[in-house]
Formats: sequence, structure tokens, C-alpha cells
Amino acid sequence: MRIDVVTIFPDYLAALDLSLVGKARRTGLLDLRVHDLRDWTTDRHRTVDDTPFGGGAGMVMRPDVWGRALDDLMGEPPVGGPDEVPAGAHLVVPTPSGEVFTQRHAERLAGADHLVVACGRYEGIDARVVEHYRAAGHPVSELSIGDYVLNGGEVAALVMVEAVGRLLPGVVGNPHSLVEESHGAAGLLEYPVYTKPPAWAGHDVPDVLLSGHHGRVERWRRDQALERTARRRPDMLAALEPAVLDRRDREVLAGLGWTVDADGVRRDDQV
Ligand code: JD8
Repeated sequence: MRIDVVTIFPDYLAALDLSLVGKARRTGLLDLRVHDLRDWTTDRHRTVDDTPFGGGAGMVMRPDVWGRALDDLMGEPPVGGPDEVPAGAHLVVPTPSGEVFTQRHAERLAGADHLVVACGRYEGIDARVVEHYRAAGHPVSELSIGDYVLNGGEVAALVMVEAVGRLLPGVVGNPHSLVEESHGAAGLLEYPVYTKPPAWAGHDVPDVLLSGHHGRVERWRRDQALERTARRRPDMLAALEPAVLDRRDREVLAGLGWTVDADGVRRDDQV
């Protein structure tokens, strides 16, 4: 996969030289390129912003500068019908007004050949930029990493590139771990984890984990994942397909005040 990130603060993305994503770049599993938007300015002050039409506080990023940069990086719009896999680049624009980015988005973006991530600053990027590339037939995703306000798109780009990059084949050493993790296929939060020493500051590791009895360990972990999800993310539990819950799961959930039937998974006080 190729990912281009465009920003006026390229150093913000230096963290992507580290750890698994950094290794994926060095081993060729990921072709990640970071660009300075000012390289596409034409004036000696390298201007990327101007005052907002309609007035108001702050500055807006110019469409013409973004257009020159994205025209260079996006390549030709995808050809072929709506049901064909779009070949051209997928434009990703972090914005607080976007759809909230989830593991599902990460999985979908990980299926693309080429992503271009446009990091805005100031009050944002002139709205015609997204309009223009969408109209040209490129897939465009406006995504937010959460309901809080940042000063720009760079932090969100770090989040999205790591979440997508680690799903690429060969990046995470043991692909099995991708299955069990929170927000993974199971749709549950992950169970608590422990390592040596077995006793620490008066806290012991749960006996079942020292039992060597794999069946009991797996069951205990599943029960923990169900309890945690019920307590911390009841929305995720309610979104589960009943078919993924076995008889023991349903007993555990019943004990936590949840009903599972053909119609779904519901808290008893909402039956
Ligand atoms: C892109 C400019 C700053 C936002 C005026 C503060 C994502 N979850 C998220 N929160 N904030 C962002 C984000 C913020 C950005 C830009 C993403 C470009 N800003 C603006 C509007 C209010 N300033 C984000 N993803």
C-alpha cells in the first residue's frame, strides 16, 4: 500500500518512523511518504491560507494550493463502474465534522492500494477541495477521530495511518492477535492481561491463568471480555449478533442483567 500524507507540519508525522509502522516502511510493506504542502505554493511567502469568505474568525486553507498538491499525488480518477474496486487514490480528510473513525473504517481503508491524507490547519480546508475530487470520481472519506477539537489533522492522520498500517499483511507479527483485540471481529472489549511477577504490590494474578488449563483460561477470558463490555461499552454489546453468543455467554450476560434472544441483545431494563 502507498500512503501520502500532506501537511504544513511534516515533522508531526515523524512518529511514523518508529515501531511497527516504521519497520513496515523499511521492509517495503508500506510506502509512506510525507509531504510539505508549502512545496506547492507559488508566492515567496509560501502562503497556504486566506481570510474566510463570509467573514468570521481565523483563516481557511486555499483550494488552489491543495489542488496542485493533490493533483500531483492523487493520480488519475478511478475508471470503471461503481461496483468495481476503485483503482485511483482514496482521499482521506481528517475533520471534526466527519464520520467517527472506527475499526471498520480502518479495515476498509486497509483494502485500498493508495491513500492520500490531507491534514488541514487553521479553520480547515476550503470545502471545494473535497467536492472537486469526489466529483472527479475519487473515493473521499471525511473522518473524525472523536468528539473533541484538535488544532489540525496531523494527530488524526497519525491515528489513522497506524490503525490502517498495522492491518497490512505482515506488519503485525502474529495476525491472530488482530482477531482477539478490542473492536476486532468478536465485537467485544479485550480481557485483562497479566505477566510476571505472579504477585505484585499485594496483587495476585488470577489463579485460573496459572492453572495451565487452556479451556478454563479461554472461558475466563471470554467472561471477562463480556463483563468489561457490558460495564464499559453497553452500546457494543447491544450491537452484537445473538448468533455469536453461546449458551455460556448468555448465562454470563443474564447474570449481568442482559437478555439475548432472536431479536437481539438487550439490557433487562430495556426489554
Ligand atoms: C482537522 C483544522 C482545527 C477545527 C477550528 C480548531 C479530526 N477529532 C478531531 N478533532 N479535531 C479534528 C481536526 C481539527 C482541525 C482539522 C481535524 C483542520 N482543525 C479547526 C474546527 C474548529 N479549528 C479532528 N480528525
